[in-house]
Amino acid sequence: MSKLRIWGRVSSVNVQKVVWCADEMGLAYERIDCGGKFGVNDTPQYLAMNPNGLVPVIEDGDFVLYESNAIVRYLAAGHPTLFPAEPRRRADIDRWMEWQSTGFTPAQTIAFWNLVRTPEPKRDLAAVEASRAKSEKHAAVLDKHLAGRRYITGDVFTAADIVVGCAAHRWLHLPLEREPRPHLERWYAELKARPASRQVTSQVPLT
Ligand SMILES: N[C@@H](CCC(=O)N[C@@H](CS)C(=O)NCC(=O)O)C(=O)O
Repeated sequence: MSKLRIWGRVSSVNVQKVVWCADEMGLAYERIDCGGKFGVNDTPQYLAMNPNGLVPVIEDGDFVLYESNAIVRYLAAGHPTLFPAEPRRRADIDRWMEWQSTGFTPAQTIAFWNLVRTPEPKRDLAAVEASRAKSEKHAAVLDKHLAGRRYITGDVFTAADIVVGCAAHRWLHLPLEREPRPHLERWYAELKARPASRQVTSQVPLT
């Protein structure tokens, strides 16, 4: 059986989710740098795998899949703790995965692009401030949620921690002033201590 292939640069928050999940699962895989400065994602071969030209994509034998959260669900499917089958436990994990992809990460995107990927004279600081304020609202929700919980859905580490953890890593390393979030920071420190998070949590400074 051919080895799992993960297409995408590890500086991408969406690729990070996939490599962290694969590492938690102990999967053997080959990761191919592409997207951003590496290019490749605009080639006909790549567009045949993902017509959106975005990373990540996985190839698992003859099965090709894009959309990072769908990939995490696919890789973790059937794992008794990361992504359990029981509908309510699974829905709770799903809810936080959606919260990351439709809320927390989009809120940060403008601040991230301006502060990390735009030369200083070209930065739009008003837009950064709006993005920061929106992200703080999400960080406050997460911090409050984690006040009474070790992990996002309770006592057990799940795919929700991987996905939201990638967004939290980015938020906590953006070069801007943040409100203190003791519960979020305690949770992030625990995630950072997991060997499987290394490829993500060692990405400092952000690029
Ligand atoms: N909803 C998609 C979004 C994928 C996406 O926006 N990927 C970005 C990187 S985070 C990308 O491919 N950008 C173009 C590039 O890297 O060249 C997912 O979750 O996989």
